[in-house]
Order: sequence, then C-alpha cells, then structure tokens
Amino acid sequence: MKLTTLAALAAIALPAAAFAQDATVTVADGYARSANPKAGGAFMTIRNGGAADCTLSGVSTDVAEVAELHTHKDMGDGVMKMTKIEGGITIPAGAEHGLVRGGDHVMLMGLKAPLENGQEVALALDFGDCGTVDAVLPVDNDRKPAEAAPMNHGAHAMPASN
Ligand SMILES: [Cu+2]
Repeated sequence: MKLTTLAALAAIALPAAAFAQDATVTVADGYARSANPKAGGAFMTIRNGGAADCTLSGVSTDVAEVAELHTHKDMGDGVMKMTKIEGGITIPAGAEHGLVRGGDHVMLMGLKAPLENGQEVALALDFGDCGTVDAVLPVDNDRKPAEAAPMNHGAHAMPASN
C-alpha cells in the first residue's frame, strides 16, 4: 500500500521537477549599487519566456545579511516610502518586469562590506515552481537611474534609507 502511494507521488513530482529545470526565466541588464556602506540595491529586467506565470518569492546572497524585495509606495504629497513586498512579484507568462530605482527592487541590508565598482554580486532568485535563477551582477555605484518616471520629482532616485 505504501509503495503504491510513493510511486504515485513520484509520478506526480517528476514532471514538476523537470519543468523547474527549464530556463524560462532570464535576467538581463542587471547591476547592484550601494547607497551607503550598510545598504544597497539590485536592479535588473526579468523576462518570463515560459508558458506559466512565475513569481519571484525571495532572493539570497552572500554579500548582505538580508536580501528583501522592496517597492516604493507613494504616501501622498510626493513622499515615497520603501516597503517590503509581501507575496512576491509575479511576472506573467511572456512578460517582462523591471526592478528599477524608485520602483520594485532587491534591497540588500546589512552589507558585509561596501559594494565597490568592478565587484560582482551573486544573487539566487527564487521563482518557486519556475526554478531558481542565479544572477551575477556587476556593481555600478555611478549608474544613473533609468529615465525618470513621470511621478519622479527631478532626477533624484530615492535614497536607500534603511
Ligand atoms: Cu529598498
């Protein structure tokens, strides 16, 4: 009886494992920077080339104590506040999602050392059933934010304050 159950479970689990190995999610144009010696951010374009929606649920890295998914929320009166994203970031099948300055981003908190230009930062991006994507991003502390979104005031990106 037990063996039958295990065999049935294996039959269900195998196709899922095979699917997770498909490189449907790719990362392009990524970089990391630190706004101060203790905190930084990572930015990139995530493309879901697969047939199913994929959700970025977590990030791990060796360069910081904590890596979290953050976004900026407009609190009104032009005040933008960084908040943790609950439930991850879902990228629909065939779609792209940008992690950008002033928008959704990977927050690196408790940097073990300040990020220096020329250094590389390795991130493991957990897309759940869609697999884990390993990204190696160059550090570019001098890179300017992408063209300012209409809601941005002036050319300033929000400083990483926490
Ligand atoms: Cu942040």
